[in-house]
Amino acid sequence: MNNAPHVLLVNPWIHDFAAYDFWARPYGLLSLGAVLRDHGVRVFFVDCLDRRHPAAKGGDPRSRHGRGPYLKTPIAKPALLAHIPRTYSRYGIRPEWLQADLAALEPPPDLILVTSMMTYWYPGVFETIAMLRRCLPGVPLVLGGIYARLCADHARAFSGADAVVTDTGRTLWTLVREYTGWDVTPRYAPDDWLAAPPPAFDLQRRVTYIPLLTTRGCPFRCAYCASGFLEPRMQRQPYRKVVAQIEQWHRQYGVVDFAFYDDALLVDAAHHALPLLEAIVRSALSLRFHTPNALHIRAIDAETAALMFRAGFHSIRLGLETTAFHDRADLDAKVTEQEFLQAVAHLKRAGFRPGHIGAYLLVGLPGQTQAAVEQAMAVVKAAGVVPVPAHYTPIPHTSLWPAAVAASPYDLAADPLLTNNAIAPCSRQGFSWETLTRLKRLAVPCGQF
Ligand code: B12
Repeated sequence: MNNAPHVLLVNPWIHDFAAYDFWARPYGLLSLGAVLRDHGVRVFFVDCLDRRHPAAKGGDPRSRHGRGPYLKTPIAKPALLAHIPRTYSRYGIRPEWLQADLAALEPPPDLILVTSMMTYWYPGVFETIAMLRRCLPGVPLVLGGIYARLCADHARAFSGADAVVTDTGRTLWTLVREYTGWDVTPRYAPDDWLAAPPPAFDLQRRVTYIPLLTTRGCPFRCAYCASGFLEPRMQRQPYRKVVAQIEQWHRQYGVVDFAFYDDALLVDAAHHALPLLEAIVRSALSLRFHTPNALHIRAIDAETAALMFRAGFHSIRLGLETTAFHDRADLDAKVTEQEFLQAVAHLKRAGFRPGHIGAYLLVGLPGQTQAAVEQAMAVVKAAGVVPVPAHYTPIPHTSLWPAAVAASPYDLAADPLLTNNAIAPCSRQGFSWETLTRLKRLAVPCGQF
């Protein structure tokens, strides 16, 4: 074991017109970190999105229950986005801080694993990789994560990584063997999520909130969502294990804010969410739970809503997506108007205040009119809930992708940059300040609740 390699995990910068930390942590990368560490590998973590970097001074005064703004530095726009009249920025720590952090790594790593998230954030990934190459020349570097999986050919052609991995970590030990020569007899498969330890969030400088993933996959196949491609099968963590993890993060690190990353937390609630919530209530801990990835509306009945309230759910987001209830069959199969209103009524009766409930509304779908969006916002507001616009990003490998490509004035397939939702990629008029301002006025910005 003592010749075990040193592996560096890197959460890269984001380049975008806007980005905000809505409880966003590199869950997958830190899961692989936990597996490596569990087998004796020494693991370092460098987080380009660290909001509490010591060089930043002054801490993180704008933190709101864990979420908050990243440090941002305006940078030149990529040529393809030059016509968008908005400031483009690098979100995350200053390059010189990253340089200093990499120089301080002792001993230097034998292998670097870089993760990736949004497809159109790839310039931030590439800039991070270029910096890693300069500071740690000769160290093999592997890229994985969501962009790598959704745009594998693009990543292979342009990222500068030695290898681009498109699986969920299954080939981790092969990579370690190939690049470091170190062999191990694994006790479980690296992507055996049920056997592996929880993600190594303790590698962060400070643990201020914890993302929870209690189920993987989603039984629905919504046309705009890549979940079915990324996680084709449904799996669940035993609820007792989830509660034990929550208790441990709370006791050891004082964490009170937990954000659910599940795509389908409430599906088949009787066998998962309800016992989980009951166990959280029994633990009698004073915690706050957030659902930034949205909940399925149909699953919220009186019992579930009451348990959510008693367990400490704090900011609720509902996956409404559209109120064109009659012609949504080709989009998703999630909800009717009646079900939406009923779910909201259950939540309010359980004790949630309207300002704590938000409904995501997809904006910028192919063929969607401005009037449909405004009508959706009106329905949501009339129900006493905060409309939260979720600007549509076309995603390869989803069933809506061909329609998005056809509707867009851009050549979406040519470059993932063009799928950035900030440029309204499927609107014939393209980006418009006027539209954006009108929508902002109609909705309460996400940051306010
Ligand atoms: C949780 C989540 C979020 C969280 C943040 C998560 C984060 N880590 O930052 C929140 C709720 C904040 C969020 C927000 C958004 N999200 Co989101 N999100 C997800 C979700 C549901 C899960 C991601 C996740 O953590 N998975 C769990 C871990 C285990 O998986 P993983 O990170 O992929 O890692 C595994 C592998 O990839 C691999 N791996 C990872 N890194 C590496 C590295 C190496 C070297 C190797 C070998 C392997 C490897 O191994 C890991 C273990 O299995 C996905 C859908 C999905 N099912 O994946 C959408 C998804 C990524 N989000 C999406 C979208 C659109 C958004 C929003 C833009 C929504 C909106 N319109 O507002 C926002 C924008 C975020 C922002 N900050 O501005 C899209 C991506 C679109 C795109 N173009 O890329 C997805 C795919 C959902 C969809 N609609 O299809 N999101």
